[in-house]
Amino acid sequence: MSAFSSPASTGAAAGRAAMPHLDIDPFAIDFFDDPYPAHEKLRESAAVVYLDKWRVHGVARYAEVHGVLNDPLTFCSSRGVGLSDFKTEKPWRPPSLILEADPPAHTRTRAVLSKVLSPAAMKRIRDHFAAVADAKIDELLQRKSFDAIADLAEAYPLSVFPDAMGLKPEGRENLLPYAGVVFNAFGPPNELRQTAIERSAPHQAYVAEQCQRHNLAPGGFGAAVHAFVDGGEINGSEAPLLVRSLLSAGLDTTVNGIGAAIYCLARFPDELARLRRDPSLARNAFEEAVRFESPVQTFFRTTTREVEVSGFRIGEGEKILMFLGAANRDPRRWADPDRYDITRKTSGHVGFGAGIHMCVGQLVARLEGEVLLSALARKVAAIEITGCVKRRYNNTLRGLESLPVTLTPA
Ligand code: 4IA
Repeated sequence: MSAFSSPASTGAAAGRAAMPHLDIDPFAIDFFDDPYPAHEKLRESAAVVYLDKWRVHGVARYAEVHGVLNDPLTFCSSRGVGLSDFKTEKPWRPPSLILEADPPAHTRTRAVLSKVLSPAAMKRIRDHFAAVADAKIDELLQRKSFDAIADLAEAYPLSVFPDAMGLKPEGRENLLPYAGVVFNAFGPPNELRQTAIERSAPHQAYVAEQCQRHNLAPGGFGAAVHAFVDGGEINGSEAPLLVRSLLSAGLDTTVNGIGAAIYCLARFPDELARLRRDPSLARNAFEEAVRFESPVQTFFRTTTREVEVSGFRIGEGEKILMFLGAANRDPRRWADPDRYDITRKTSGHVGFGAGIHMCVGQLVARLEGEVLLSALARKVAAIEITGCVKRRYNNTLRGLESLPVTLTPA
């Protein structure tokens, strides 16, 4: 059931307010440098705003973001979840069979990936992921000073996820660049998107080849996807594209989620102290970092009909930009939203999305975050930022390029 009604009558008669037009560009470098004042403007202007720069509607309050995510019939994904409308523009790559699909097509592919990344699958990889996390923190304590992005937030997922997928060792240097293209491509045709796509051919070729059944080791997530062809749930041409989804969404997201958590614990030492006193808070400390930084900042939907959202009329075939990061700090929903609080009740945050498309890999992300923060909680007394913090710019992902730190052992 939709929380949003069909418009019964025209504007003034229905008592609808004029939608505010804002000249904010949420895909500009100055926005990425400090999105919070703009997020507040977006939230406080109205429940729905219009962004003239890219000619899209925007929702930045929790209630409307949550509402749009939970009405996939009205706000579809099959016309793309970036700015580009697949009905009128050719997608830069063949559409994802899960992200860029609606029911009933989405239901079948989602069921497959949901089983591949199930609680039972996590049970099989947990001890290994935890042992690698412990060893990584031990190694970094020996080094003392290092870059928490390259040497931890990237290095840890790279040391567990590609193996868990069943990828061969050669060519893995393409994985993060490929994901960078995927997330830049959701944005508008700005320089970030155009440059990324221009340089994407070798990364696309690598990924396409690794998605083939013969390149995926037995026991891994990739082979597990292909095994569903044998049961008839999906066909032989769908399997490689579903493996591609895991390679698109499974690495850069956890890199930025873990990066967010380390950056939080480095900036808020009282929260690191609380985590050290009770390492069982590791899983929630990671979840709160996902709320607080929202590594995936934005996503679009496209309207399938004329619809009224909180008193604002939106026509059919319009793009709606959802500000997940702004919703995750909406004071209407969160007490003290700008505080990183590892004991906060984080449930309901939209950092993993919500509804039928909510992150199918969330258990892998939480596993990586939990075991890494647990190792940190047990082994590290302090994280000091010892150099220039550099931001990484991407149309969709929020995270750092560089975070020089020095660790003190427990
Ligand atoms: C896919 C939203 C993001 C995490 C994502 C990116 C790509 C895909 C899915 C999700 O290629 O299916």
